[in-house]
Amino acid sequence: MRRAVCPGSFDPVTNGHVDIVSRAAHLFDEVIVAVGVNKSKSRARLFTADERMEMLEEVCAEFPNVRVAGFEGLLTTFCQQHDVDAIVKGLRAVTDFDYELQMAQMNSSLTDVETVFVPCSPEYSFLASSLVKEVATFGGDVSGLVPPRVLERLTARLAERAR
Ligand code: COD
Repeated sequence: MRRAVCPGSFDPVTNGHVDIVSRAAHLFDEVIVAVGVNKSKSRARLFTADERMEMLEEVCAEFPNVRVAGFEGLLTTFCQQHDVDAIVKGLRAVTDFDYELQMAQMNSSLTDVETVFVPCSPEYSFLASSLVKEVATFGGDVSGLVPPRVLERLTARLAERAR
């Protein structure tokens, strides 16, 4: 059984994330989507950890070998605790590569977990949760960038915040 983890903040999950998770699900027997629950960053988030996990559970329900979990602290500790063989990361551009390579090398120096880089699909190469939030905040159309249920929750949360 080969088990992979797709880690991230997922604030909120985008179609780019879903693309990487679905491709990891084809490559590995089991995939854990691991949501970083870093308390020092929680005030900067639009969605709570529970909300981010709920949205991922809804979105990932179509993949039978994918489950969602939260993690706090080091990703490598989570990998050891869950017997993970590989960390799967999507790469959008060379700017991602610089940062992701550094994290992959640090993670492999901490444990023997491998990082597998999956090139992002061209239609999602500009997509990031932070940009989705910014565009939606100013009334831009992000309906093609996030799953429909995430769009509903995003619209509702931004309306609450604007009140
Ligand atoms: N297309 C393809 N892949 C994408 C796209 C896209 N459009 N957008 C994002 N991704 C992929 C990337 O692989 C990215 O790494 C991942 O999805 C998650 O993206 P985000 O933005 O939701 O999450 P990040 O980058 O903020 O998550 C960072 C982690 C939580 C993974 C990282 O900070 C971490 O591992 N933290 C735990 C603490 C730790 O172990 N620190 C030491 C690290 S060496």
